[in-house]
Amino acid sequence: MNTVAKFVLLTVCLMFAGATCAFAQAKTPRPIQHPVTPENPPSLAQVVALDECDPATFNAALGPDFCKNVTIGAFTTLSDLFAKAAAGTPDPGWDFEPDTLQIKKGTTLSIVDQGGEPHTFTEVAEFGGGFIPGLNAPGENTVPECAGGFSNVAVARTRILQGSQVHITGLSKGTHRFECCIHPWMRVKVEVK
Ligand SMILES: [Cu+2]
Repeated sequence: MNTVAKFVLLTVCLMFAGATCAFAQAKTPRPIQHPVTPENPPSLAQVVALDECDPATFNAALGPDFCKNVTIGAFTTLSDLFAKAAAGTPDPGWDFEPDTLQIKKGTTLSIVDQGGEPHTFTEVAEFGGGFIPGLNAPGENTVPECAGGFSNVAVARTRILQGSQVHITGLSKGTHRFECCIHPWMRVKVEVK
């Protein structure tokens, strides 16, 4: 065999070997572990906090700039909010969306306050009342995780201010319940698989 023939044969062999190798790689199962790198960030699941606070009545009672709502024409006054809660029919405009969420372990929860006033996103063992008795459903008591209100650092650190967001990471597998300690009918159940 001359040199050119040997070279051609070698090239063909290498091409075939490469094709076999690529084919083998394609059939290799995808790894279960999903390493987190800047190119491969953990997946994100978003929860939005909404409300319809009426700036005029809320700010008159609670201070300037407490409620900075952008809602057009659908505001609920502060007294109406309390009246509806006391009647056991809390205002549905105060809401976490979605109400239930299924995520994989390792997913980051991002909670964005798109309402006009502060909320909390507080994990509780069981859903129940918040720390403002007048906003709780009739007969509903404050859950331990909300007790003390914002004077309790554990509650204060779950606060989300209007226009801001918080991230929650490291949720264990199983069911997690979150509620707002101010408006306790704002509830989310998160199933981590
Ligand atoms: Cu709230």
